[in-house]
Amino acid sequence: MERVPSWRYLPVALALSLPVLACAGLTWWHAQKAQREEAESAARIVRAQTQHILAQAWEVLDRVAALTAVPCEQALPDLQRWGTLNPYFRSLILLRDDRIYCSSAVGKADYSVSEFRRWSGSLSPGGWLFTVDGTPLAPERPAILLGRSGTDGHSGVVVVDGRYVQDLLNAVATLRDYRIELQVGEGGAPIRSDSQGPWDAPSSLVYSETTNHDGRAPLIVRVKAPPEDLVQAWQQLMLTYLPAAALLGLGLAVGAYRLQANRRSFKELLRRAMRADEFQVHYQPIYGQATGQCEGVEALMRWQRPGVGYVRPDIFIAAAEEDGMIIALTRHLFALIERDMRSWTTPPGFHVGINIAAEHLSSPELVPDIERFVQNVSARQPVVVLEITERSLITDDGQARRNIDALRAQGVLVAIDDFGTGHCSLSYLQQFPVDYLKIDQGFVHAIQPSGEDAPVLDVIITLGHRLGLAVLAEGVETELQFNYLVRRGVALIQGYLFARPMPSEQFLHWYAGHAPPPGAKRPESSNLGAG
Ligand code: G
Ligand code: G
Ligand code: MN
Repeated sequence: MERVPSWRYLPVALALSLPVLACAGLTWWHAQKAQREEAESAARIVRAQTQHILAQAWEVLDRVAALTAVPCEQALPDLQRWGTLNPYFRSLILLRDDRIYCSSAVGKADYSVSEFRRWSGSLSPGGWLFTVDGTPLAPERPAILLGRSGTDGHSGVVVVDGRYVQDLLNAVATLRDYRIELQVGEGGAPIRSDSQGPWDAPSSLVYSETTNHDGRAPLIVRVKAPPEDLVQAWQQLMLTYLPAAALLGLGLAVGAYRLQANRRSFKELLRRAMRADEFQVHYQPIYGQATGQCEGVEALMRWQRPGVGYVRPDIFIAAAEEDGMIIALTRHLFALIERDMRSWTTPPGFHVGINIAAEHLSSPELVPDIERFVQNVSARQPVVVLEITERSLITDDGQARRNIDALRAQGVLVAIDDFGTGHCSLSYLQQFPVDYLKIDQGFVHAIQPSGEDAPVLDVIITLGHRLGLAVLAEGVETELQFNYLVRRGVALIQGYLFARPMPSEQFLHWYAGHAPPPGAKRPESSNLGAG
């Protein structure tokens, strides 16, 4: 049995957990976004309403500042009217330097601005704005103070009652258990919603914005929320989406497991088939134009599954390549050929072509594998031909090239199989030392009975010759094709016309009839047919 590596369940575990993790991440992100957006709209309400109140205050302030030109008695009726008519104003006052001399609330007065807590010393004469915790009239209630210079050393001040702003903050805060802070002007104390619980209870800043009110003073709104709010919102979302994500994960995991199990079972199937000797090698003779004889064979794997039938080689070869079994299968092929060749009578130098997959070609195991094979069939001294595809040259990272060099140095030949169908650029051909081109049967089948030229075929043949390579044509089925190729100097011919692939015993029989006794004449092309 196969030892089970611990990482084998990794894809299954990943398939199971990825959707759940993705769901957790996405819902967390979504909860944060929703929380920020809600806080933003709360802040927008606060900002809009505050600006609305301040706009009225600025407007009245202009008129109040103008009243600094007249004595308090004369200014008072206007101050009182404006102060009473506007619900947001606590009082309208006039001051000289830092002493208040007139107030809509108490009439003529004389007290210092220092009674306003947090009164700042340096105020810009053009207009100023700040928040205070309380005023002399209402020391416990915050207020917003707006001021402007009037005539010589006098200024007008509008005291906006913080109560309205605070009520607004409180109302908005109930939306989500928020704590909201509003700060207008520089340096003043912020006005805060008086939420249940102290302000220093753990709460995290969710949203904060600073806008420039009328270009005169910054207006800062901060929205805080208890940290568990986000967690709760996230849990809500998770409750909604987690079942679907878990289901998806489960589906993916089952899929991944099945895929793995299939692969494992295919590998196991191949191993069992090798052990049960279900594979066979068929040998397709290759006709040599120079000698007029069979000069070699291509070994082709066949799989006859008991009770199932014949499995097409292109299918099981491709599956074996995909599942990392091709090297094992090719080694099995070597063993089968070694067994078959023990009863052969082929002369030294007889070519034995073997298809080598890309993975094997670029594996460091290729050289020892081939050396062992050559050793094991040394009684017949064949020339081993590795048939490789163009793809295996393209994907080479250097190892294939080293393998080819090492094996060619030992007399092994290399053929490019199915030449013309891959995507091999001509530069590869120059770069890689090979011995043969095997022209794909598609080009051979392009030979028309009408006698027209097959231009692509002609170019490939010429190319092979110019590169000094032997050229072999595959899939030759008719005399017409045969003659066309011979006329163009194609040295080696493989195809049903000469012989079909056949099992070893049948090949031996066939070969006995086709290998002419020493010194015999070269047969005419019409004697080619296998029967
Ligand atoms: O004649 P046949 O149908 O067997 O060939 C189908 C395909 O399978 C051909 O492309 C041939 O190169 C490939 N093939 C046949 N036997 C082997 C083998 O032993 N190894 C590899 N890699 N390919 C093979
Ligand atoms: O390894 P390669 O791709 O060259 O495999 C050769 C394939 O061509 C094998 O599947 C073999 O059975 C097949 N074949 C060999 N001779 C002929 C032929 O004359 N005609 C056709 N159609 N197929 C052939
Ligand atoms: Mn081949």
